[in-house]
This record gives sequence, C-alpha cells and structure tokens, in this order.
Amino acid sequence: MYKFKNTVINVFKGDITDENTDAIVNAANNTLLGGGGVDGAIHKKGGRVILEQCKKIGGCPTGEARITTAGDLASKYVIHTVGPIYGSHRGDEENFLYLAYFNSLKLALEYNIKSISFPSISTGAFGYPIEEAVKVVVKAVKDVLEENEGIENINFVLYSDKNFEVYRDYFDISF
Ligand code: AR6
Repeated sequence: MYKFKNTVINVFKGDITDENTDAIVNAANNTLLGGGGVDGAIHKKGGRVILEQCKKIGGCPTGEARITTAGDLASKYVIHTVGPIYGSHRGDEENFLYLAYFNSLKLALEYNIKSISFPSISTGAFGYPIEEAVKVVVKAVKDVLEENEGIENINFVLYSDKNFEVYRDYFDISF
C-alpha cells in the first residue's frame, strides 16, 4: 500500500473485471467497439449495455477518455481510454500514454468517482515496454493528485507476475 497526499494507492496482481471500485479503466482502441485483452474481458463480463453506450459515443481519439456505465460488472462505471500503439506516434508515445492516465483521472473527478482501478494501458497488444510505461503512470498520477482532491483510492491491477514486480519496484521508490 502506498499513499500520496490523501489517496491510498494499491498495486496487486489480479483481473480488473473483478474490481468493485467505483470505476474501472478499459484499455480500449479508437473504435470503442471492443477487442482482445482487457477490453475483451470487460465487454464479455459487462455485457451488451457497455457496447451499446460505446456505439452511441462513436469512438475516442488516442489519449482521451470516455465514460459508460458498467453493465453486469461490480463497478459503477467503465472509463474507456485509448493508449498509444508503441512505435506508431513518431516519438509522441510517452505524451499519449500520459494523457490516457491524466484524462481518465480527470473524468473520474468530474463524475465524483472516489475509487478507480487501472490496468497497465498499452503494455499488451499495443507493445509499450512496461519499464517505461510505469514511469509515465507515476508522473500522471502525481500530477493529477497534486492539483485535485477527491480520489480516495487508486488500484493498479496487473495481470502478470512480471508487470506486477516492475510496478511494485518502481512504486517503492516513487511513493
Ligand atoms: N485484467 C487486468 N489486466 C489485464 C487483463 C485483465 N483481465 N487482461 C489483460 N491484461 P491489452 P493495450 C493486461 O492488450 O496494450 C485490445 O484488443 C495485459 O497483460 O489489453 O492497451 C483493445 O481493443 C497487458 O499488460 O491493452 C485494443 O485494440 C495490459 O493488460 C488493444 O488491445 C494491457 O494489454 C489495446 O492494447
């Protein structure tokens, strides 16, 4: 367990679809119409309600975030964000990954969300190296929490041992 200002931050191994935080974040793609990885798991377990809302929203640019309800999932909301495809943004990958976390947290604040769970955005199908990604995660979280009160709990839910260990080691020296 880590703490930054008034926010409790947890890092653990797990499946994000099991989270009962107010919101879970989806690592989506620009269409918002589903896919594999976290996205596939969220739509499968959450049911068609999420997809119907995503269709109405009509897509999401890289680095931005959109919100839907969470269907059959335990959380209240799903925040869909789109991380960068590593190697496809001419050096702007870091900025886009930062914005994905930053804009997800800002949207959570707008909706008065107190607890939120993140997967490791872009580090699966989109190929972002985990050791580089975790640094961007910490920077975005600190920047938002430095300026805003209201989020009580942030969980980082890692799916693999390796990703969990990379996060734990970097969080140990960051918080
Ligand atoms: N819970 C938590 N983490 C998970 C889960 C889960 N249930 N399943 C996978 N991960 P990815 P991306 C981890 O590929 O790289 C989709 O097709 C996984 O180990 O889900 O942002 C979308 O539609 C990895 O570390 O997301 C997009 O097209 C991390 O989640 C594209 O993939 C992210 O892997 C997005 O790629």
